[in-house]
Amino acid sequence: MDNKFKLYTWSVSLYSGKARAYLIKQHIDFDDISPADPHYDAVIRPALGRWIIPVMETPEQEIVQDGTEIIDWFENRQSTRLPAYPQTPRQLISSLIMEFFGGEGLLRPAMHYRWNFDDDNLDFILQQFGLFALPQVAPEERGEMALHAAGRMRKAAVMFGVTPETAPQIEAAYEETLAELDAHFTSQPYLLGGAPTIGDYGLFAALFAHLGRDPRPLRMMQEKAQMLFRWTERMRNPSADMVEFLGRDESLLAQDAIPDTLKVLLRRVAADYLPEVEAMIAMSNDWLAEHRPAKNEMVGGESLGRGIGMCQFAWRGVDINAVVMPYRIFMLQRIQDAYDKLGAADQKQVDVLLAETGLEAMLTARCDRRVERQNHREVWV
Ligand SMILES: N[C@@H](CCC(=O)N[C@@H](CS)C(=O)NCC(=O)O)C(=O)O
Repeated sequence: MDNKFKLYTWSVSLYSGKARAYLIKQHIDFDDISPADPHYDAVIRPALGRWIIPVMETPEQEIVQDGTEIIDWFENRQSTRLPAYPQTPRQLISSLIMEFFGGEGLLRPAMHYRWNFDDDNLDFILQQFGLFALPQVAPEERGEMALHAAGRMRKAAVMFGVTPETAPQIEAAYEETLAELDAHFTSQPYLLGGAPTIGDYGLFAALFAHLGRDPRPLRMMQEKAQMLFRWTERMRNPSADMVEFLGRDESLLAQDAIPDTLKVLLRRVAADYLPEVEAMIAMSNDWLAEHRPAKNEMVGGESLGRGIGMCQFAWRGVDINAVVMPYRIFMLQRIQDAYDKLGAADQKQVDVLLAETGLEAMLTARCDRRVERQNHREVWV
């Protein structure tokens, strides 16, 4: 029997990077496999009911879909070398917030810098999409498929609120964020010290496949944020890779410390992502009051759609229209559930941190119904 875990991924896929970095850091024996492998169509896709990556298949043939669920599959078995979830309250909540921001809040710059710089990026992207999707087809015949996929993703970028009107602010915000991330990784190897946690894996989603790998944003990162660039290398290395941090060991900062540079990043989440989170929850609650989905009804139903509509919010002087995806409610709940499980004294510590960083609404913006994952899909419960 093959004892390896199989990870169905592409290097160009944002959420694949999150799961892959985790497996690398935990020293899990795994192989990356293209979803073009016949096994994906024969076994994986029918089990999921749709085409999506990343997907992990365990040596016992259990199928796990979703970057977070892949991580939790190991975490729930307590079989990990470096636990992804910090044990102390402020570090746990901060890390979960950064996970949410990295996978969802940074999607606008990720999509913008991938799809709106054709002179720099397009040849590379089309070649890479074709290569990973159709490795069995001759390179010169892959172009059409790659163009089709590119067309779909360009439309998706607009759904996330990337338009000619919003682009200047997306760029300004990302440049500020790059500088803040760079400052953090100049003083710390990972978000919370000497080991990666869930926030590092979440951030790595947007900051690798798109922003740390496509030609235009990669060059930007190499020119403007070298220590952030180093972190993207570190996150792909099975070693701790902290050569520039002499004497550091693989442990988190003591006493539930939150470095000032991380507080700056939390304020960034408050300024740049919280307005969307609040608009998304308000829209979802209105939608729920109107549509009243049955208990355990699949989000998107048979159409397999991931969004339930659009929300509007003001952001840095522009109006943004963005798709509302209940998956994000699921991710927000993770933060709120972790907070709800804390004792009163620990909650107080977190309250102080969130007040200091302007993030109180991350706990108070609550959806009237929970979103859970069942059979690889989001459902309303
Ligand atoms: N929340 C999911 C999102 C996965 C996801 O959106 N994957 C993209 C590639 S990065 C995909 O498979 N998209 C398929 C499609 O849009 O049809 C996860 O973390 O696994």
